[in-house]
Amino acid sequence: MFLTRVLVLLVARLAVVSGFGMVQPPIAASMAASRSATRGAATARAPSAVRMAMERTYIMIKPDGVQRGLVGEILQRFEKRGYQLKGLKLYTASEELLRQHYKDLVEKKFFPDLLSYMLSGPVCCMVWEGENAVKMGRQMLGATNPQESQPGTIRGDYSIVVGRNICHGSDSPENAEIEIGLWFDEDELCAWESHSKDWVYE
Ligand code: RTP
Ligand code: MG
Repeated sequence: MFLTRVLVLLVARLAVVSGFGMVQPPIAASMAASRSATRGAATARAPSAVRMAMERTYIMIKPDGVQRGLVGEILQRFEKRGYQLKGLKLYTASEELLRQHYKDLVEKKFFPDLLSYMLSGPVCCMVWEGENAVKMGRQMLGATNPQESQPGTIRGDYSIVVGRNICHGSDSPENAEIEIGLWFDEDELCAWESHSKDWVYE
């Protein structure tokens, strides 16, 4: 009898130490999910403790970026990071569209220069989707003034002055949706599922 009780206690103790029967913490749960995904099992994705919002952002390569042959480089940075391309086109903007896009800046002293810069050639319009895409997109672009952009950012690597800073990125999820609506018709955007999604997200 005594021996049985000792055995039962020992088994219970072992179960606690090995974590058997305990609720897994989120990291362990998601690692387990990722391991079973590796094995090809159809496992539901574990929720991440730090899951951010899925967002779309409007990224635009300005006329200097197009002229300087930087379209491929910039596309590649977003693709390689794991963001999903939802819309893409080369487009010559009208003054009216630019006045809407930059409506908060029309009173600025530099606006006429900004307008002629943006009208000087085609721009490349893109919609990228992913977690926290707006903030991360702005980080990838770098500070507005390339003199303050960190090396490794697009502006920090490829530009020198604010009036030729190569790219635009939405500054909030709300503005991103407004800008996507301004630059794209609904049927120009593609709904598709990326085969990499389980390799980019936990
Ligand atoms: P963007 O909209 O192009 O992503 O740039 P941003 O949010 O970082 O900066 P924003 O204040 O919205 O300015 C829009 C664009 O205007 C030109 N700019 N020129 N000469 C100047 O002082 C000046 N300040 C801004 C830049 O092309 C800037 O990206
Ligand atoms: Mg802006």
